[in-house]
Amino acid sequence: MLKAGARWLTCGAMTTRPILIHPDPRLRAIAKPLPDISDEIRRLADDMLETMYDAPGIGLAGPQVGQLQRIIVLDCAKDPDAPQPLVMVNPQIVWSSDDRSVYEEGCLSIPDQYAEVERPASVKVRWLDLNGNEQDREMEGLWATCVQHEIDHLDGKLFIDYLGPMKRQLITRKMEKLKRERARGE
Ligand code: K1U
Ligand code: ZN
Repeated sequence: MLKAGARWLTCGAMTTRPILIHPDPRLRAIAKPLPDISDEIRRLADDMLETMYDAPGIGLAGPQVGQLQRIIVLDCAKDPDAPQPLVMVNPQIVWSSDDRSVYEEGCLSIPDQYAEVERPASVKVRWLDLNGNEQDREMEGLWATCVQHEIDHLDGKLFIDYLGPMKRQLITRKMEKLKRERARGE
């Protein structure tokens, strides 16, 4: 991916990929670490960014597009004129703050459902970029919330797992109904 002014250009054709909807066993699997960065992974990253911006969303994890690999994308800038896309391969939280923050989270795999989730307010994340270089960054605010949400996806965890069993079951039933309706083309 290349930056030209405020726009991001890609070298190949980017395509959106279908986003899996909960409940789906692939959203509950532990994603595998990537041993190296290949052109195929760069293409997947481009497609994931395209899928995230198109949804629209501020993050996306490999398992949400059926790829059980440890790759996430995020852009919490929420500014189409100044995008700040981040691609993280094999991301790891290497430090979390003791202070916590509450954010009303959503999930592209659980459409139109939102709930407050409490997480560490700041985290330090280590990952590989698409050139295979190790990166470290301390994140706070929405970036910290989003990166934790996306890394949870790599471990088969969804934001509804932080809720009580009644709320979680209610949301799961709504998603089962949504999937039945979509399958019927409604
Ligand atoms: O991982 C995902 O399912 C994406 C999810 C990320 C996320 C949102 C909120 C808190 C933590 C993590 C989303 O992007 S849901 C959609 C969303 O938040 C949004 C959509 C359009 C504009 C701004 C935000
Ligand atoms: Zn999600």
